[in-house]
Amino acid sequence: MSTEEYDEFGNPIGVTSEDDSSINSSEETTSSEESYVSEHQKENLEEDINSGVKNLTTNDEEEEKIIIHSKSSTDSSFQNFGPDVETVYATQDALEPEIPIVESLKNEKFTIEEESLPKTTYSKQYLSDLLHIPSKIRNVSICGGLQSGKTSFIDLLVDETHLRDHKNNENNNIKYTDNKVLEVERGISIHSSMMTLLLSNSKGNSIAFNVFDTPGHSSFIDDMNSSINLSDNVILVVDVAEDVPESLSTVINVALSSNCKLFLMISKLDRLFLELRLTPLDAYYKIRKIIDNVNKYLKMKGASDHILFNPTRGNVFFESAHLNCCFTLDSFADIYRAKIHQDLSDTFSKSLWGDVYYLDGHFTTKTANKIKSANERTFVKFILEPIYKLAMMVLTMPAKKLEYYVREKLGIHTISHPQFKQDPSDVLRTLFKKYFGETQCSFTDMIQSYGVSPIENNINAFQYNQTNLEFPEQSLSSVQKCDSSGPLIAKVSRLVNTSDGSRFYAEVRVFSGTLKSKSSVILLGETYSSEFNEDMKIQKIKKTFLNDTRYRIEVGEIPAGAIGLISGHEIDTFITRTATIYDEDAFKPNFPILKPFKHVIQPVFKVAVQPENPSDMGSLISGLKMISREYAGCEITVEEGGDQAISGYSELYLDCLLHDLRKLYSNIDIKVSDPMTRFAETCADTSMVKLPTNSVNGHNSITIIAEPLDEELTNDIASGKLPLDPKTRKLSKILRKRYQWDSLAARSVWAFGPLENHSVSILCDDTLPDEVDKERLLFARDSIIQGFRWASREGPLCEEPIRGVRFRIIDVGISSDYNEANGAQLIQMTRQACYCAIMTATPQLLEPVFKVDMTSNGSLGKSLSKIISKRRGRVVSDKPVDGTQLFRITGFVPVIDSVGLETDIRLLTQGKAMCEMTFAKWQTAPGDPLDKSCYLPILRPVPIASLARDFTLKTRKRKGLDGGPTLENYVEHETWEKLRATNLFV
Ligand SMILES: Nc1nc2c(ncn2[C@@H]2O[C@H](COP(=O)(O)OP(=O)(O)O)[C@@H](O)[C@H]2O)c(=O)[nH]1
Ligand SMILES: [Mg+2]
Repeated sequence: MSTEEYDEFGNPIGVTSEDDSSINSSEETTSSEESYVSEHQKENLEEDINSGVKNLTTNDEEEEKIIIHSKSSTDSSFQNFGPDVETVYATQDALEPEIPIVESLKNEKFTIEEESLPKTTYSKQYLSDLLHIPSKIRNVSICGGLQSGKTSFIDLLVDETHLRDHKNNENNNIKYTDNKVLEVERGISIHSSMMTLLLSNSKGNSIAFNVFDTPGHSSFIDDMNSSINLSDNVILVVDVAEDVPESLSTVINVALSSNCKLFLMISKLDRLFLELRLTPLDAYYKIRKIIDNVNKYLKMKGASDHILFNPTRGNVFFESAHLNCCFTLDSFADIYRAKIHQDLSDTFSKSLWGDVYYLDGHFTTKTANKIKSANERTFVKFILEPIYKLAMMVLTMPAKKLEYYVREKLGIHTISHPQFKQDPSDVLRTLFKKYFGETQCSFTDMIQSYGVSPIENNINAFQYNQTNLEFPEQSLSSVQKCDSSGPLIAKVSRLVNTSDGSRFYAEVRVFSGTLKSKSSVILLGETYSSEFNEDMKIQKIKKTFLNDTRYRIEVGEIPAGAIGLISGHEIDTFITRTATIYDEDAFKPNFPILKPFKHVIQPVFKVAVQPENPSDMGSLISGLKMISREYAGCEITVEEGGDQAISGYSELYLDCLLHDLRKLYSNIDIKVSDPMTRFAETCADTSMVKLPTNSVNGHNSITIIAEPLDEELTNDIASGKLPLDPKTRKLSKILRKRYQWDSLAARSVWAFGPLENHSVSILCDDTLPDEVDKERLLFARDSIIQGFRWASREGPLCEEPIRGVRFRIIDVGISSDYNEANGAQLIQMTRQACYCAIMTATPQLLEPVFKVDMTSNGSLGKSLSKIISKRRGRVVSDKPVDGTQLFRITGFVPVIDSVGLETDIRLLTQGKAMCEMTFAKWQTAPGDPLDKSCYLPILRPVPIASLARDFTLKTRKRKGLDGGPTLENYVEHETWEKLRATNLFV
């Protein structure tokens, strides 16, 4: 070792002062860095810098030390700084000046994770073993409005089952299932999260729960839908102090169609007396009103009577996360049994709700004076009054008296003396917990008794995920029995990020058989069919896990009825949204896929993105691929001008998506356009003229006319209520019976288009056999349908989808020479004919409209109307919420004018109002999109009468389309001249 390489204190001397510029110096030295520097080194810090030695803290959490040496240093320096210190040798000209020699580590974690498996009150091995008994599994989705208390409820369960050191673990009690950094920052759930927990009932028996915490904001409803897809039970959550939110109706829609068992959780019970200060009787009326309102929604959606909520049926439970308690009528009856009367009959709990009174020591439904006896109602007397009494005691009694009362009267001896001296809110929590017992017990009792296990519901959950195609008999019987030794069928409903965002796990429910790690399976993508069998992959499952949001438990296999995560080499690159899994050995090419992803609401909000630096296009595209997996509901398309357009549900949705795109997936500067919306095109009349369209080679011709489709039928097609297979008799029957089509018209349907989720145009063959050669027409059928679908995907106004139009083929001439009547000629010809049809039928532009649902502290009356009407919207109702000082306001506003409305409302109400906007309907944009004479001022707001034209031209410009839309583009010159002479077309 050469002594010249070290200073007199033993510090390595690196470069001479001329070499200083090659060193990345940092201004700050953190305390943790100091621990690596000896006292002597501290004194000589300046010298060290000059000599080329520098410590860099690269990441707050990791505090990794990096020391850069000059070339003259030797490996021996390694010994001085220990094994944790990386030594980098660099010369002055090693890299470009702007590239740091040592790249700082990025904060790449975007989910909060446990560092190691947390200790639980149960054995994880036992939990994994229990999953092999389907009758001991409950798959539950917790759904409801925004901020209704879903995540806080799961926190109660996590708290009871996870042994965590509250002082040392900063992640305690901070909404365990909101683990994304963005969720923590914004305080709302953005993605569904799952917890696999072992919960115990009041008798000490264990049940394995897969509980999904779903997002409440309607923009993230896709995640809720994907969780319900895998569940057997759905819990709807309603905040007791608020009304039933509008968004709950969408949740109810999905939950009802899913064949799941429904429960109602009335949350935040403490708000009744701590905030609203209602009397016990009024509190009862408030609760009853909520149950009635939810039942009203259920009935509106066609639910049968046995599904309706009623606490006596065991499908309603009450909760307060702040009071740390949860109870049902049964669990409350058990408290009475344990504390007062052991011999209470089984029917006691059933008499605790409804018009049942406790008069003269008897339960009765008859009372001479209902008003006078109101306070004798059993729910008020036996449930609400004791709860009020407990709360009032804590809030009003001195600690000493309270302690005496709790010990002597309530017989609770497990609260220590110092605990009575805590803050009243803590005393309330402690006392309620002791009085009501563990949340998991009453919750498990209820779900175990009234909910369904995979043994009972596996086939229903499977059928909800099934398409029209038939499954092999053997597989179906194995699904029915939830048999883990049967042939493997599993569904991937969602992809879940790894904590650094670089890969995804696939979330699966196994319907039959067992999904084993290290086994080889067949993955079928969303477009797989026995005819188009490209979309499949043989994949080795690398690992299988149980998912607990902030940690995963690796298990060897996931048996039938259970839900878990799988990882594999290419699983996340192959799967884009959903997938179907089969055994490799048993797979046959005609096996069908399970239902692919479907939007619950339409993504109508849109932005276009571009990299700031064109050379970053590659990074942007790979970032977009990742984002489309994380945000399954977004649609990414390439616009004519080369921009990448991202469609989503709302401002908030795109804001979260762009945050993740910028910060996590692409790490480049991105230019984002002003928010835009999707439009649709339609017609107001029947085509005024019949214009035959010739193919380019002149050997074929077709005449199509367009007419508006019934609004109800359009909506029903869009919401998937109709079977879209024209070959089945079912469709023509429905068209005749429900929409009064004549039988000829009902049988003439050829196709629906565009084929995407909201396919809402129809192509019908209205030609007569004695006028056209039907044989040639049938020969051309596929090409004509393709031309129609192309046209309906990109309409003539501004290449937006066509909605609510029936295209009728009324004449056709197809050449008998195959070469003259080839696909290219026919497709192009039909597309042009559809455009002619719609351009002669008073074309109109449709714009999307949001429903605004808002709760505020007091009526906002005129001021809100003013804000909304400025944006072409209107308020339709402004009503007080019963039993509260809140007002519920609903209205409509066009999506394009909704940008910034939430901020305006927050400013107006000083942040007190919450507002949610959901896509509601399409409406005609005011004005005529073909009117060349309308006034379009530059850089000033466009008058309302010119909006349709303005939207059309701007959309065309963005897509790189020349000029305005005109019929001239689709007809021959002579025909156009003749039409123009009529003055009907300009
Ligand atoms: N008063 C009261 N507030 C609660 C209770 N549970 C949750 N909250 C509050 O309600 C808000 C929303 O809760 P959260 O669980 O995130 O709702 P989520 O959107 O349904 O998941 C938070 O500010 C909670 O502190 C409760 O039992 N009582
Ligand atoms: Mg939440």
